[in-house]
Amino acid sequence: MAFELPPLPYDYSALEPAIDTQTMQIHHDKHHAAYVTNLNNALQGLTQFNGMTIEDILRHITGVPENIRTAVRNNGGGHANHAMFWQIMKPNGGGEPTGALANAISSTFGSFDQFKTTFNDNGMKRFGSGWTWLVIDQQGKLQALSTANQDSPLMDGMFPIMGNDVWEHAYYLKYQNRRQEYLSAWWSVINWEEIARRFQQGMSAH
Ligand code: MN3
Repeated sequence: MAFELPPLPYDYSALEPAIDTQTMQIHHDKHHAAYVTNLNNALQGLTQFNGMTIEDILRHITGVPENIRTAVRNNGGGHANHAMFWQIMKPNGGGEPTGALANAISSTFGSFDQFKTTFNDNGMKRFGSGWTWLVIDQQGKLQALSTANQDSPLMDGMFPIMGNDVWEHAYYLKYQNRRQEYLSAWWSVINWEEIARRFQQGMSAH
């Protein structure tokens, strides 16, 4: 049993111009693939993880043997984060959420625009590499936060609804040092149907 790299659900060029083709190729085929390979190497021979999803392993990260815990945290986090990332984007995406998710965002952040500002600010303030997130926290409330490296909100008992990758590998070829421009452009490829599905999933599991 081994984890597998999920295929990109659209063409490499599908998210142009927000995310360029070459970035998508390297990001999916090299970076995400490396997380999967390194995760499988770390877990090799450890039958207690057979049949567990990567999400379950991350939720119980403190139960992972200490000698491989950092490798699982980094590469398992990298695998889970990217598997979500490809799904919450789509060509001709963008716009605004609707229904229960839209209501929860407005009541938590004041408005959709204020949520966007907070989400992007968290991405800007994340020094070095990491992710900016919208999560369901331990109390079942929406919260915006960022994490370092490939750390997943799942490790803190939270459920990630959506997240943007602010590692330089996600944007540097097109945007170089202009992370803010990348963060702003990213909203044009958002798949709100998938994010609403994750919101329902997270709320019902709470
Ligand atoms: Mn990445």
